[in-house]
Amino acid sequence: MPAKLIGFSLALVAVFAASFGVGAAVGPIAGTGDDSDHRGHGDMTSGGAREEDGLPAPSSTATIDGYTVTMRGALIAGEESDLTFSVSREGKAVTDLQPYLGAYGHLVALRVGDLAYLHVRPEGAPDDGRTRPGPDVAFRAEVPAAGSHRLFLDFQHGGVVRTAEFTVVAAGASS
Ligand SMILES: [Cu+2]
Repeated sequence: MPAKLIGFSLALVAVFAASFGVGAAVGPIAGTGDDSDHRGHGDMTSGGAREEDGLPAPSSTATIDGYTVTMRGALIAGEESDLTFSVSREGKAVTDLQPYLGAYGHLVALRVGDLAYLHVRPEGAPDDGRTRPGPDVAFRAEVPAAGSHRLFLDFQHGGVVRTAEFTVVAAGASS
């Protein structure tokens, strides 16, 4: 993962911790230095999760600067979950997202309680000839444990990078 993104992610952790009064240690970030396919540049440690007060209610919709981002899919502990985020602005689908650090979106998940960190790889890349620049940005995520997570999706449009924030509750394994 690029250094800039690591900085961004750590800033998110700091903001998250400050917002919710979380004092637990931050999980390790495993960077491979190879961001070309988004593999292996995030890690999530297991640990005891604690619910925190003041957490925004779970929602599949987030708004930021006039943009609405809607999430489809569900997090299930221990399973790969397809998550798709659809970006619109004033009711119109955004179809000209701009690549940012090699992808149309970057997704960071933090587990509430211990701030275990997961940087999720996107499905497809801007230069692969098949991935469209919105409105949908797709990810495949796997979280190891059930419980509340904060998701941060950053995307670039009109030359500005914005972050949509979600609270998502990961369900226990289905079988
Ligand atoms: Cu990324």
